[in-house]
Amino acid sequence: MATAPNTFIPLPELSKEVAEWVGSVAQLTQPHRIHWCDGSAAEMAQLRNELIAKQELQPLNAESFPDCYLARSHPSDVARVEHLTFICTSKQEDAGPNNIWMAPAEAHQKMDALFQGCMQGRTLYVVPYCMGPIDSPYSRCGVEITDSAYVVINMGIMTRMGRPALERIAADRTFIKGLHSIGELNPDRRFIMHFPEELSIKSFGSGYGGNALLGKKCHALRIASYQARTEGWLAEHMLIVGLQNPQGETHYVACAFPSACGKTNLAMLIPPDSMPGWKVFTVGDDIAWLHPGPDGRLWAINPESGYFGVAPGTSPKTNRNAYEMIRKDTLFTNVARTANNEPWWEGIGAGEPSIDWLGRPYEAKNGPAAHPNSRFTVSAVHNPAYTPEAENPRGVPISALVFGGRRRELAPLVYEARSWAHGVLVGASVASETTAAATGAVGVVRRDPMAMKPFCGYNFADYWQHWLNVGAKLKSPPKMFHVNWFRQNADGKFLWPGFGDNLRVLSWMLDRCAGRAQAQDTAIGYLPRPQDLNTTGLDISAENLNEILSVKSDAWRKEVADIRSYLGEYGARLPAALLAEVDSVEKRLG
Ligand code: GTP
Ligand code: SPV
Ligand code: MN
Repeated sequence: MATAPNTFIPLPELSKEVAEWVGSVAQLTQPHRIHWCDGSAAEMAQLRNELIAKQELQPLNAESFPDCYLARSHPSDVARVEHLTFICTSKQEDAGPNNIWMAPAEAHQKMDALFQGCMQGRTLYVVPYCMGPIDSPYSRCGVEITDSAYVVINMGIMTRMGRPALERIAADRTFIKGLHSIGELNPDRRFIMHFPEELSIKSFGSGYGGNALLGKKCHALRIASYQARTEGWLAEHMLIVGLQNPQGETHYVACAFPSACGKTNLAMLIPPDSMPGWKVFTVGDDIAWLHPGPDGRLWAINPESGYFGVAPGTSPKTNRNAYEMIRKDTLFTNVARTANNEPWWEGIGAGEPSIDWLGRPYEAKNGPAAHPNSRFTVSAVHNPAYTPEAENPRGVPISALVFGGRRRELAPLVYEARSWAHGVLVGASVASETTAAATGAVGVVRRDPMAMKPFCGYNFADYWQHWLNVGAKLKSPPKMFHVNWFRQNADGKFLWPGFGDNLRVLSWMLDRCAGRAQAQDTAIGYLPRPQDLNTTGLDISAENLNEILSVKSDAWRKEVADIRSYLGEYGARLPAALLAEVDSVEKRLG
């Protein structure tokens, strides 16, 4: 007989390290059985069928939404919980004012008490996964242990999950250990703990999104950002999009916007009719791992293989690509249903809700039919704008980095930073209205540097210094910009049409990168004048366009004072170069 390929080696025998860890977790959590996930389609189908039998998953209309399902999370478990998310470094200063800290020993003790016997009568799933293309030197693997089949199905879509990942772990001899249990879904016994120095995560008491799919925010941002600092790269809350102009040149742009502030939408935008010849390719919609390349440029991979996207607001008008992408093979969570058993949410633009996200007959007095943070999970390959570049092991070269926030006032539509260091200040100063992606008040403006406030696994002061260091290594650094699609008038109406029309702003940026476009020099950076933007076919009044392309000195002086006081919270660790940038903006404002 020829030597057996790896498919004949039972999964638990592939990696001694993983098997030992699984053994010790099983001893602690006492599951009824252990299932090693191979990531096959048959395995996914079986898990779905088990959830359907338990009525934890409902098949949707098989004709209009084939292989689509609806899951409902516990009503108290519908978003990330930032107040229950901890960074457990041995020194508190290393976590920084941006994180909630707990001493590692205390955190382990607290979590192990919760995990003690928590899987009795349940299945323990071993979920090996790879963040990034399996054959990329930039990819990193992890293993999530969970007692939630819903989590396994999501991880199967969002990551390269199963045997190939475990084979890579066996070769790498290293992996992130992520231990997860839904526990009793009791908000008083819910904690998301990160141990960056130990490369491990412990998450208890939530089954939702970033709290539970540990490959995503816990690994690919919090742990990875910590690793990236020691290794000279960046793990960022950024989409990656390729833009091909009518001349056939493609440039890639990475954009950091806070949660529910437009990354998925920008990553798959459809050019307006008045911009013929443009093509858009999605590389990623939420996370980018950025590496300085040997050519002095910055290269990006998307560590994920699917989208966990916001449903509300998704319609054929706002995002036709997404609307088409989620008509098959999609898992919906916390959306409403129509009488016809199709998914429904606010802003979908057609149909009517019959059953709300809680499973009750829909009544307007109960509030929105779909939860504002309801989501779809779908494989990236179903995106009409998918590009195989998302599988390129060396990633794609980045021409521009864009920061943005959701601000009804002040921040103009777009401005360009003067230099890398100024761009780091622009990123560090991002402020944005809070959204339903995290529990707590919505619509409150807060500082969300680089859209990483909830996701940076270490002290922001060190993080900004690291950003400055990475820039210093780049011979051809990307240009940096700030955007705001969300300016409103006094009646609360958006001044900028957004969505596909955002390409007008991206195209100005690329022209700036190529040295082809004009700008006005303002105190906060370079802004396009109205005539510098392609406004053919754009539905906006001259007055509104002027409004979103202007810089009001008085308001900005207040803003810069606020930025200075915010940065001051980081004390002596704050890079002097960042303060020097604040000084120079202040001086320009006069
Ligand atoms: P996370 O997955 O939470 O990280 O969010 P995201 O940044 O990918 O946000 P997403 O693209 O899902 O957008 C969130 C909400 O903002 C949706 O309801 C969108 O319809 C809306 N939105 C996105 N882009 C625009 C825009 O250009 N203008 C306006 N007015 N709304 C937008
Ligand atoms: C976000 O909140 O930024 C998300 C959703 O992308 S979650 O996976 O819950 O973090
Ligand atoms: Mn996100």
